[in-house]
Amino acid sequence: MADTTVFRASTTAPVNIAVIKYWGKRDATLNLPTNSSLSVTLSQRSLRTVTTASCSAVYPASEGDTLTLNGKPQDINASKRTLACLVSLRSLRKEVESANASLPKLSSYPLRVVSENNFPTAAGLASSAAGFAALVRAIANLYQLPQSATELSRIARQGSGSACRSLQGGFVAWRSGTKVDGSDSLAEEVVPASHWPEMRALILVVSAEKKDVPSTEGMQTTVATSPLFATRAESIVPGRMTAIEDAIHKRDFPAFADLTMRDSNNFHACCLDSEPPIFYLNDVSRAAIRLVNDINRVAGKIVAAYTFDAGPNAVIYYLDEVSEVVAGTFKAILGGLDGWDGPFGDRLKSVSA
Ligand code: 2P0
Repeated sequence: MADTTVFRASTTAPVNIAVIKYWGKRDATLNLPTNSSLSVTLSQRSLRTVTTASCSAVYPASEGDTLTLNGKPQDINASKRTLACLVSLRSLRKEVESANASLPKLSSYPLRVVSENNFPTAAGLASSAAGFAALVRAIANLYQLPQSATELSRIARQGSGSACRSLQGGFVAWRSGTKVDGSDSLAEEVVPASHWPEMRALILVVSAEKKDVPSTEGMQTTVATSPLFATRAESIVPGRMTAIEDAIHKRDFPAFADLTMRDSNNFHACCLDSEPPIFYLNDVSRAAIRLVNDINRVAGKIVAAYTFDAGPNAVIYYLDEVSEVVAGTFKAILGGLDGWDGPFGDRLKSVSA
């Protein structure tokens, strides 16, 4: 009799917010970056993707693999990146099946993947990072693959570069690697979150709209047209990677914060230096930058750091001991800005990093 079992695995993956930014590809098909990057994985309690992967011999082969994102069916065949992840995961499952002939041949069954984000998709809140990390982790669990998070990061990277950093918690470095096949372009944990449990992130949802210029397109424009970009990738980022890892190991917040803000500024300067120029920050973003500078000036030392990805939303890093000053000031000041509509709680989330 045919096996009617439905095999299923669920997982969640968190968002990560880079402090040394990934921007630029040396290989667009394999998603190989021009420079290394480093991020902080946010707590699973805040922003996350929840994904369930299932497969069964009773799923009609004519339907093929399916993906549903936030309740909407996606055209999986239109996404080369998703297909690349599925091909890699299936081939690892085949290795497991050939080593143990008694295992069910899950690699031959159609897959169903259902994914939900609890935050706006494609609004510069790293939705693709959590999304592809959760997809890879859910299918790896379903297939009972023995690979480590670092080994799986090679697969998640093909879905979305930044996704390779969301398979691990804490402070994660994505080493750009030098090989043309991308085999050494992997994410690895620098330290777990428990190394610096006082780290906090305040997320300022300036806009939940989709971003103007998608990351992949923006990066290609920057690489092709920005003279500043070559200096960033070759001369600026390598030193910053070493310095920020050192700051993290020493739990030196002022050094960590200074590097974080400089790198956000340098990344957005490269965007502005592109032709046509790319604008991700808006007036509210700039108000947030001024506010962080004011908070630090009044404190007499660096107690808060801003960073912005490919969108206007701000992420502010700070330590728990200054929560009242940082989160309190943001609530008091930015809550009163013109155009800042909607309930305040929807716009400002304070989360554990
Ligand atoms: C980062 N960003 O390091 C940087 C900072 C945006 C600005 O990674 O083309 O969605 O899928 O590899 O990963 C956004 O880029 O781009 C990103 P693809 P991805 O987090």
